[in-house]
Amino acid sequence: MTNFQLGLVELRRIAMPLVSPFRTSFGSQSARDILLVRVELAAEDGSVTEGWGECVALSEPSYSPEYVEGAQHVIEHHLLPQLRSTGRLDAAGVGAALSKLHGHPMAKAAIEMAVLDAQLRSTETSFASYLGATRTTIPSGVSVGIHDSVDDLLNTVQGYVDDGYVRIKLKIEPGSDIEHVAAVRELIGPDTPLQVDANTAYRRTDGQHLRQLDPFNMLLIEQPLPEADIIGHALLAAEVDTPICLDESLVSASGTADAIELGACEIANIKPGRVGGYLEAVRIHDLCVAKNIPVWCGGMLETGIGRAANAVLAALPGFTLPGDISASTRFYAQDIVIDPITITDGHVTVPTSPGLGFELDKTFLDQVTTRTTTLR
Ligand code: OSB
Ligand code: MG
Repeated sequence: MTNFQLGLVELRRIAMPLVSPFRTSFGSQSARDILLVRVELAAEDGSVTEGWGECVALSEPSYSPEYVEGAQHVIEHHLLPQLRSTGRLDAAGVGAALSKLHGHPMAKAAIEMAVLDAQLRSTETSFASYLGATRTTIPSGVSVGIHDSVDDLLNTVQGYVDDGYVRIKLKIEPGSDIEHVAAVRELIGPDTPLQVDANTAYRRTDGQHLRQLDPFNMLLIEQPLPEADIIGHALLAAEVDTPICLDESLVSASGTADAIELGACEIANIKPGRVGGYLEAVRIHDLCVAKNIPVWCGGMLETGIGRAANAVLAALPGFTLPGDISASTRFYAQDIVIDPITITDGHVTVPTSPGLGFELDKTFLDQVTTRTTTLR
């Protein structure tokens, strides 16, 4: 279906305050500076449909090498010119068209996402039917930032339990780990699904330290070691009973296959932005299903655009663990969509409208827009 012509592209930056600061081992965020990509696609009959993508790059290269200003630059000066030079296209062709340019998966993903949204809207197809989603609701997990005080942490966690979240993920770092997990496990009881995310804060020599998490019946330890240390994760997986899950380390399907082969990845966190887009995310899902590796969908503090698309992805059958797909209100007082993600009985309804599954609140979007760049 390579029958669309890419027309105007708009790069929008929006400023979105967070309802409370979100602290991880790599830093604290109190607002997001987000890059949105709007594309206009012309079908063969000449009709033009717009589509939107959300770039998950943060303001600084602290989670991954990409950052929002760099993503905007590479899209404007390298990725879009390359894509335009390839002629007619569809979403499935975007990745291949951009593959000769190295890296920048989050920037590439945002473009593919916008093209996909436009293509689906143009053909009145839902993302759920395009992907073959098998569920109508998905369980919702919440990611809880690092708190200085254990009492404050317990208050926050209790609030999320009251909201109905079915799985708690605690951000950890050396000094805010074993004691925090023990207190939360005590609070939520032995059976509520609980996991931790270190965002690369530990080293290979921390195996004996992390073994202290084993008694707490944790689902997984996410990304304990630096992203390039695949062998270290394999060594840790042999030393610690709690399953090791990779996030930052997984940037492609082939790299994920290698990590699994080496015993470094017992569970996979799939984030479409980190791996270059939703279509590569599906390839990783398929690979993990074939290898019997449980997967779940991660989050990057997305607005209603990315949150809707993530909810659809997480409705594929291999997503057997709850993802970081919380209600929009977990992070934002007001969303840029008119149909923000909510949770009911701990679950999110998988969107089924044409396109990725959201409708923009254009008035609010304009209010939070800080910069618009139009590229022809
Ligand atoms: O490591 O999963 C992560 C947010 C920003 C960057 C990295 C991560 C996170 C989260 C939040 O944990 C997930 C969410 O969007 O709910
Ligand atoms: Mg993570």
